[in-house]
Amino acid sequence: EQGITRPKGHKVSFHYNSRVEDMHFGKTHPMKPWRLTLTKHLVLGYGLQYAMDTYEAVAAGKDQVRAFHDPDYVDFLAEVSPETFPALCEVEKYKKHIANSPYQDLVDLGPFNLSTSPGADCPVFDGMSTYLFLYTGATLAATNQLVTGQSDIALNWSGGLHHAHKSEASGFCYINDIVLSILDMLRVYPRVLYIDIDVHHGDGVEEAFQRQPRVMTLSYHRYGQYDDTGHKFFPGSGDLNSTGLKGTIGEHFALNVPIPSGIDDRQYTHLFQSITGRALEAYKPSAIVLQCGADSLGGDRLGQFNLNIKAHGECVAFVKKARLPLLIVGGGGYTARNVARAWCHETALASDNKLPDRIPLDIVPRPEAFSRKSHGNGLLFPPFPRTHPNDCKDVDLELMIKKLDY
Ligand code: ZLM
Ligand code: CA
Ligand code: ZN
Repeated sequence: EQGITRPKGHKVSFHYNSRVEDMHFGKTHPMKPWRLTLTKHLVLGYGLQYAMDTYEAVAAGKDQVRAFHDPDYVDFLAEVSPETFPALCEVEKYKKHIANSPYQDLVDLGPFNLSTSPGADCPVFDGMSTYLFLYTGATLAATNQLVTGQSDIALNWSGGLHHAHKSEASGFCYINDIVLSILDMLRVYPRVLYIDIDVHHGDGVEEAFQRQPRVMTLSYHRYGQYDDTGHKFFPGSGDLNSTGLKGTIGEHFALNVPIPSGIDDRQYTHLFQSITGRALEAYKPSAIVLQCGADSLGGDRLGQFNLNIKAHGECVAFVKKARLPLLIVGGGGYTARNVARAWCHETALASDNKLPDRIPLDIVPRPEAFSRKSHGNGLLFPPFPRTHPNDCKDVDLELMIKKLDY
């Protein structure tokens, strides 16, 4: 903790409850609570708690979650567990919510796109309700710190679940904490800019505000065919031409940056700074929400980009320079040791600290997670670049930047 200082001129708050680590999506499901445990170990190991106000999150209330989600869906989420699921499926008011999902032949789905089959994206698992209402509570507490002027930057690494819809779970996301946060912000701020660097399209947030000019959504994501099977990279939406719901006042207030696999630091940084810089200048937001999904890092189990932690962090540093109230949330990230490195590094950036690259292995409870010979034991140790089926070679970045500048 030597050398860790509180930032001059701004206040940072950190919102977390270790009970989110009790959840388990399933043995081989890619979403792991372990990445949050490791992140906490690094943040505390480096002593970053001395640079911020840390708050233990409390669960969100059902009424708070109803500000966006369907009341039946909220009731279901509050009561569901592997034990109660079969009986709940038979309850009349839930039966009308069987989703018309294109995947229902792959896994057998109950209401709200939920399932107890092990292969499901959104399984029903033990401790699920606790987990959902806690990550949401942390995001809402972080938001409250901002709107009341008590923090300038508020962080919740357990939040950022950008795919959840009004009455449907999707892509590992059940409650859309980001939408709930932005709804709270709109009581205070005239315009909110949402930026999403998760490797997946932030479709749930975009959809929620597609008719709304007071929220601009900007997602950078892998887009297109991802292998020879003809499947598209999840969720398949977010091409350059989707810019908000046509014929409504929300048209032109959604921006999408579809990217092929393999994009590197230099290309991504150029895209990110050009487009985000222009969006800030043109939209003049009053506050910003930044979703920092770490599955855009190289070496991610699901992602297909080749970003290093440094470039991922530069996005945070760039957005912070706008000096606007800033909510930072997590999101995806499936190679736990790299997720923890990135989010710890970004916690340091938010609080104006420069961390020594040597991870304090004598202090973190699980040093072996960070001391693999093959991966090095530095904080910013670059993941090895990988090649992917449709790698980003000569995409015309300049053309993309120009097309988005309308
Ligand atoms: N099948 N197990 C990102 C959300 C990505 C849809 C393909 C499931 C997986 C994946 C689940 C244990 C965020 C799709 C998947 C049958 C249709 C996705 C369970 C492996 C496993 O081993 C697995 C048996 C599972 C799911 C891989 N799912 C990889 N990619 C995506 C959702 C969420 O990062 O953006 C924010 C947190 N789903 O591609 C299928 C098409 C359902
Ligand atoms: Ca994204
Ligand atoms: Zn993702």
